[in-house]
Amino acid sequence: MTVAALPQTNFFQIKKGIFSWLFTLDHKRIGLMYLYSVGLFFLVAAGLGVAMRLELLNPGRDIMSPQTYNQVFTLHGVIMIFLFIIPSIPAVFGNFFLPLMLGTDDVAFPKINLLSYWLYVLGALFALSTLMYGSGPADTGWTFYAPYSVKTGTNVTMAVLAAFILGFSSILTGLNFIVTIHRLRTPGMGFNQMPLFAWSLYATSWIQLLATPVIGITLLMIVAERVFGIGLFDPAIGGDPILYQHLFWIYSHPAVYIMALPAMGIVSEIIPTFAQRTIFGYKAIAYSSMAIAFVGYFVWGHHMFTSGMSGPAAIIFSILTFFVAIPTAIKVFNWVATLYKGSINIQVPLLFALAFIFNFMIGGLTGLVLGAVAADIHVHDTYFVVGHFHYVMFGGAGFAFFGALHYWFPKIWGRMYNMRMANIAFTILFIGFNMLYFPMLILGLEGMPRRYYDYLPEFHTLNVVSTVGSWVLATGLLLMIGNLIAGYLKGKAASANPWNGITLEWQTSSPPPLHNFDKMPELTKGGPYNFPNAKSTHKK
Ligand code: HEM
Ligand SMILES: [Cu+2]
Repeated sequence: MTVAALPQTNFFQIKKGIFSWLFTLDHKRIGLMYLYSVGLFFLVAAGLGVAMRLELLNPGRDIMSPQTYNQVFTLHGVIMIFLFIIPSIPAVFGNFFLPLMLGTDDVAFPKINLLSYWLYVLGALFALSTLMYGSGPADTGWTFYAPYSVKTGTNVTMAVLAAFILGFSSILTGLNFIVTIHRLRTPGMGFNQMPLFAWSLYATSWIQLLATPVIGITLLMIVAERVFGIGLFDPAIGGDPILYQHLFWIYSHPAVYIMALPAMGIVSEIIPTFAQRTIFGYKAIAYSSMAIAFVGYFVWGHHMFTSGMSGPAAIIFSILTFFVAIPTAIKVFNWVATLYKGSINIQVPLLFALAFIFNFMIGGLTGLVLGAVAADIHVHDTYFVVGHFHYVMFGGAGFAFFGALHYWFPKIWGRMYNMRMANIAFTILFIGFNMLYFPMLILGLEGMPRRYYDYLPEFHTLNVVSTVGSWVLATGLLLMIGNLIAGYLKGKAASANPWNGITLEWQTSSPPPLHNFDKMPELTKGGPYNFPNAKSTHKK
């Protein structure tokens, strides 16, 4: 089938021209604009990452000066966190699929949705403007720790204002999703009939709404300190740098769940579809998202064990941190139980979901090492931390993002990518990823500090492995993206439901019509994942 033979009323074809995109109120088009934007920033920041790995190929200077290295890792971190991973799954797939999965025609506030996209663009322009003038992008690290961030001559003010604006974008998306979930579920869909991806967005949205204002205020305090010198964080004028760390992590730890929870939601969609099986422990998975979101507010101090905090405070933060492992493990248990005795169809979206579980386990377990006070003091600010958070954010959330892209690709574009190539790209990506980051965990344990352009010769071998890993990973990424673009341009037409999925987005045509459903979608009886022809059930 050619494009001309596709239904003429799908959301791509109904209006043409650039302005019909830039000012669209359609949640699907807004989701796609986010996709192209976050995708672009991911590539830019990945390029910076590969450049850093090139610098670290050998001890001593390879390709950049120490100061440039500081600016590059800051820009890499800021882009990856604020412009890629925080918006990624909610703003792209949440926007596109939440209304479809709830059986409704749009989010609650389409105009606010468009506004949050444009705030994202404005924030991105602020961030990029730091490249253009003065002494260039901030060199503080993405954490903007005071008092250095108050003193450095680099463009910290613009960078924190960028993060401030991006925070508004995130808050508005969260607000929109909460109201959409409360008010716009299709008749008959109670909270416990919602797909688990919707549940994960619900938990995430509350974090976006309640935690993001804290970082907003904190970043404005940095600006006030830099511009007016009012003495909030700088001890030289009566401030307290530790106060900054508290305020920063009160947001930034919950922000980790803004990255992780939607990813877990994606995995909870992919696994039942490719096992053709009712999800095991639906409520446990749904409510554990809420539990993670809640407990996540009380653990921020684990980033500050070496800041001189009191013993009792450190112990309490440590114990609370271990609590996060419980709801997380509940999810992993339920995913595995869903696969057990299912009729498993190993396709590339499932491979990404399994890779998520594998990588996220390494990320989570190394997180427990960091959460244990004594161990953390040994590895704080070493490459162990860099390995840990890339396993969580990239190996976890990033892989889930790619999984979602492969899972919903046929629904979004009505075409299919080359499966064989997708498997090859996945394999290279997975190998490259682990080659790049696993050595960092060992290097950290051996004492190699992070955020330096140089290292002692004894660390050479593992750094070479890691840098070669970054080339393997980059190859996998380029193959994956090339394959998806080829699928978009000339892939075979996809049916409405190529994976035999059961949530409501599979009941409409691919691509969906402007208003999502030509006829009311039908809810499955007995819960959202009740596969009628499942080969086996959980009860024996
Ligand atoms: C091509 C893939 C990537 C490569 C090669 C890469 C490499 C690196 C390197 C070498 C560092 C600096 C370590 C140091 O000197 O302390 C770093 C830092 C960082 N990366 Fe990545 N990375 C990649 C992807 C990602 C992704 C996908 C994310 C997030 C989703 C991410 C988030 C971060 C953050 C937050 C930092 C810390 C920046 C800071 O210290 O302020 N990276 N990365
Ligand atoms: Cu944390």
